[in-house]
Amino acid sequence: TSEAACAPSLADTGRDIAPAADSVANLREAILRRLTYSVGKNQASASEYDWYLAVVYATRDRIVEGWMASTNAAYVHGPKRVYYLSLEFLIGRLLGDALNNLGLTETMRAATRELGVDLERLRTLEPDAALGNGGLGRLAACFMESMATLSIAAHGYGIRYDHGLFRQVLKDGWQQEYPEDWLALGNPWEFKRPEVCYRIGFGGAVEALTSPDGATRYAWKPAEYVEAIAYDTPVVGWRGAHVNTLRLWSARACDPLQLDVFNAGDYVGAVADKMRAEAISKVLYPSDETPAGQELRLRQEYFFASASLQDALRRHLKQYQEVRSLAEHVAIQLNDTHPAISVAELMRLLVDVHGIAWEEAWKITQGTISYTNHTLLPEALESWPVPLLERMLPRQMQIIYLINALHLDSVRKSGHTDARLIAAVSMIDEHAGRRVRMGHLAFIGSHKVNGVSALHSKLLKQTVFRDLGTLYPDRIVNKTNGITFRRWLFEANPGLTRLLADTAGEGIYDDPMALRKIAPYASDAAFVGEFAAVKRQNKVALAKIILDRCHVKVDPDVLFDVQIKRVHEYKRQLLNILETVALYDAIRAQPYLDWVPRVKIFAGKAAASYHHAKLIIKLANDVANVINNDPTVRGMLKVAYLPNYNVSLAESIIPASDLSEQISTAGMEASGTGNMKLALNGALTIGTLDGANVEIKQHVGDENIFIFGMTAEQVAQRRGRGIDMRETIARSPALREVLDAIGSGVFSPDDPGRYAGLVDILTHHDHFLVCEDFDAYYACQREVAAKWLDRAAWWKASILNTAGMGWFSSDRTIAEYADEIWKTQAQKKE
Ligand code: GPW
Repeated sequence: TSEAACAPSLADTGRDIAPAADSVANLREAILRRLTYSVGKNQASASEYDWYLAVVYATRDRIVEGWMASTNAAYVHGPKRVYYLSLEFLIGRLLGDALNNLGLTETMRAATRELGVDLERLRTLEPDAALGNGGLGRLAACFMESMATLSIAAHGYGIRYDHGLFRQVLKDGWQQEYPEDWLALGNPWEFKRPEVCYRIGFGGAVEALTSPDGATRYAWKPAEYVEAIAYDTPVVGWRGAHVNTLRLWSARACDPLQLDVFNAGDYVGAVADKMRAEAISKVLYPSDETPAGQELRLRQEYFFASASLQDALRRHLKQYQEVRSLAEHVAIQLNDTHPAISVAELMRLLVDVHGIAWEEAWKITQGTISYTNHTLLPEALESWPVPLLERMLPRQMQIIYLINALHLDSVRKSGHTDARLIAAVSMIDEHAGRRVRMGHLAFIGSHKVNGVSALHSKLLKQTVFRDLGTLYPDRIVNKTNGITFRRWLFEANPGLTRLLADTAGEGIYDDPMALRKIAPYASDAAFVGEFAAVKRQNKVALAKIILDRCHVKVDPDVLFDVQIKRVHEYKRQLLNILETVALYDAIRAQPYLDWVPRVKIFAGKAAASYHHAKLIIKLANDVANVINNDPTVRGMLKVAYLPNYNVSLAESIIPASDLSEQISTAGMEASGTGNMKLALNGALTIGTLDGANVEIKQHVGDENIFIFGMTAEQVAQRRGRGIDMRETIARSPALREVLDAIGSGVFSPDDPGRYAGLVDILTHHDHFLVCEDFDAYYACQREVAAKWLDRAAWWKASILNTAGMGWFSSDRTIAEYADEIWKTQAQKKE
């Protein structure tokens, strides 16, 4: 198998991946060799893309030896392994990451220059790997990079979707979705491992067998099998010290076609089974925080959970020759409930396949698995109908019933007989048809359950897991999210990085807390001047992108006010749009006042089926059209909606931002991570006390963040009084004017009734409390404008944001998971 080559029996190869050893000439020759022997082109006939491939191969070659050494060392030194199971990995481009972490960016730039090609240009030819929707998938990608950086022996497991998140096109301001095709030109980063192949069963029946000793054993006889094939991508940590594997599964039919059916002339029917099997890894579900609910989604979840667990068990057996010690040597982290079926599948593998007794298997399962929750939204909590599970995964459903029965027994034994409590902690929801609550399954099957910010973890204990949390008081812990500074500072903002290193010292490259050292320079005129110059340069670059893609001309000296994230009612892009219209009204009423010029920059996708979110995108674009073309505002206000937000676009927007919009209804955003990226790059936050904003405030200082609006507690109280906003609106003349204008078609003269329904919802059923927070938000935006006018004060706050954000490195987050949940340490030197 693939890993035979990595087994400890083979000598630990010496390697030389030290950047210094790689001269420009070496790299240049390596690129040319790859161009000739791997791409099959000569210099004269090579296209830009051929050069890109040759550069990736030459870079990859410098990762592979370290990769094998890391893989070997994991067998030799036997640190506890981590398996991060995630249905999403929102990776983006890898070339910049790999070069940067290997310390080869400048050498490669020089080598390609000598070959007459521009490295920056080549980097843009790489398609984004968009195997995720948003924050949850991007977090998994940041975690992979941090686990490699901290030398944790980790594998990421997921699905190799043929098609990642859709491409967004704005046609007359309406979102349209087009299929994304990241693999069209191949993927030079991955290694296909056709020999790493597992059979995944579906359907069929369970047979009960009585063994000679009288015990009953169960054997699942699936009606259908699909094969899972591994594709490996190396993930190199900072300074190339350690390399982990991201293993993604692709579905393949066991039989390529039914020859008899084909020979009978039914050419389509002959490949029908193949199509059904391969549909599993065809496309990422574009739903974000709404469970897809489809049968194919459950097939994806089980397919990847089963393949990953079989693979992890095989590796463990190879290393330790028995499965009983699994929990000592393996930690499995479930990224939300999407892989929660793993709890039942691991029990099946231990009990039915490896013959472990139930009680021992349960200890092993709980000791191995832990689960991260990323949302409190009740509508986002996954549950599957019992009849569907019984049909698709009959043995796993039996196991779920047994886990639940034993769980409820133990609850009753400990003295709880209250029917309400029993119903609340049961894995089966009996309310809306019988459904399995996947969050409960994940909770009960785990030794630790974590939220992703301090506030979120606190609310988790009070709401979603109130009863389970009382029964198991030590289970819920907090692990505040983080971001990898390699991508989100060093790569995205090289100008700022250089300035920070020049000022605070090279220590910032390895210790994010060293950013604190720039705080004393927050009022130093020379430093402020350089800090401002970097920001301006980044804004000039973004202004060009806005001109190219939105045909909106923006002055790089105006305030860049950005809201970039998935479009969701709870994230309240609407609140931002309403404030924009109110500001527009105010400017038109007094056009000769000294307004602070600003551009409102939006970017983000809506789930294809989320009609209300798509209407919000249309509204932002309609408002942009009117404002951008109104000569009375004289460019003091502009609006730009950048299409097709993705990781690469984020890397361009974030370093150029002045103001970061983090304005979710308090209590609804589990953490946010864009908030961290923006603050790290010196944007000031305007936000609610929600998710990680609360902790950002603590780290950057109360004076350097703009907080407004209701707290989570006040939100709960306000909703308790009903969500009809007529009185609230009556009290706010500005809000009234805005809603009247939007509702009556001022921004949609071609279809004046377009937003009547939207305004009606805001007026009568404002679940997200846009109206209730409007006045506070508007006033807070005027404070932002006042601060902007005091340039020294603004830059001081901006610098103190960068200085205070070190704690939000995902290295810190991963170190906490390693210490407190996984109980693992850095792997010894390879
Ligand atoms: F609903 N998040 C996300 F919890 O991006 F599963 N997609 C999702 O489907 C879910 C959560 C889910 C986000 C949270 O909204 C965000 O607050 C958080 O920062 C991020 O996950 C990473 O924890």
